[in-house]
Amino acid sequence: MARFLHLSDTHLGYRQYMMDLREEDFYESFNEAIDTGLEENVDFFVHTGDLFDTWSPSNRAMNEFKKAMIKLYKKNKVMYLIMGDHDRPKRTDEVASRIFDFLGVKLLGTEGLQNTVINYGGEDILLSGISNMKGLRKNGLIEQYRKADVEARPYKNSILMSHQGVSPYLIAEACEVDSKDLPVNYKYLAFGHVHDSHLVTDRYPVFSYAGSTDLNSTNEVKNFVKNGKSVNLVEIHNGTVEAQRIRLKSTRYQDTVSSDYGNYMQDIDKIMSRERTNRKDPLISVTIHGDANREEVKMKINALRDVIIRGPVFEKEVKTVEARPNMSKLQDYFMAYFHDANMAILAENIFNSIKNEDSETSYRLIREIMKVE
Ligand SMILES: [Mn+2]
Repeated sequence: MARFLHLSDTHLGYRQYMMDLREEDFYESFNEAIDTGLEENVDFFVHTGDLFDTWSPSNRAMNEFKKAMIKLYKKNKVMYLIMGDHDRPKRTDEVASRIFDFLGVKLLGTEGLQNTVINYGGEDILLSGISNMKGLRKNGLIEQYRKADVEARPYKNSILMSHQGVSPYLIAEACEVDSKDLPVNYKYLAFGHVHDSHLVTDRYPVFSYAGSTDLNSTNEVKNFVKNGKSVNLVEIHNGTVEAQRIRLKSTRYQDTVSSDYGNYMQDIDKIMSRERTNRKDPLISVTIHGDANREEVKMKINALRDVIIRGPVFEKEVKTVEARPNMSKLQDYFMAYFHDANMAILAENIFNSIKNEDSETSYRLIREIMKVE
């Protein structure tokens, strides 16, 4: 029998809302995940990508990772890893996590499917890894999955690690594959990319998005409030898999308030009185609809203690912009600003490439418009 911890999307170094304390939060929830695995005395760790928030992480983020990997190294535990979309270097550069190979960090599948047979507790396990495939690489993905499926057939115990958007766990436009395209011969499909956790145990193979260890955006609030953040403890033995979620306690409580002027304080109070898994001040993003005495709202919110309030956003402002005709697309806003279709298209392209951290494309677009080589 072998046991391992599946974690994902730890985004070390992410400094949400430009707050130092949010950067600390990400280190803490990551460390709790690592300590959970050590306390459970798992045989090995599986991380399914977006280890760091960017492919070129800060020294601090790398040092936090190093400290955790030293703990694993001392206990003789290996971490198997694939790259997420945030980890893949945009230029010809080394992958940040590979610097820590001397501590037993094993990066798999950077150029496509990679297989390795590991042995724990007397059981052979086929471990296949394929790092995130997007852009041009995306076209080869289903073919790689088919190849993987053939490889897995003769093995009793097998795990596939992959970092992709799978429909229906994300909206179809954001997915590279449909769940029917996933390999069927593996025993456990360890996935990363979707930050809400999903664990499907009533079908074969067992499928899971371990989910992120902390919230990267308010989109994750709904699932977080219901289920919390978690890692998976997985047991694989003689061709059967048992997986369970272990909830993390250190993740800072986050919630959203979307109320009118008459109710927002009550709604904030309600959230603050809720039971939490740690003593960190909760972080609440506040939106207030309709007419409001803004000065009074800001005063009341500033007077609150033991809570971090983000906002308030006064929804009325946003509505008046949205209500304008033909302002439904980002492009319309650029057009309204530049009054020039070419500039608007360029601005949107640059915006999108920067958003995807693809600065190479941004520079290329700017060079083209400026007509410089
Ligand atoms: Mn991620």
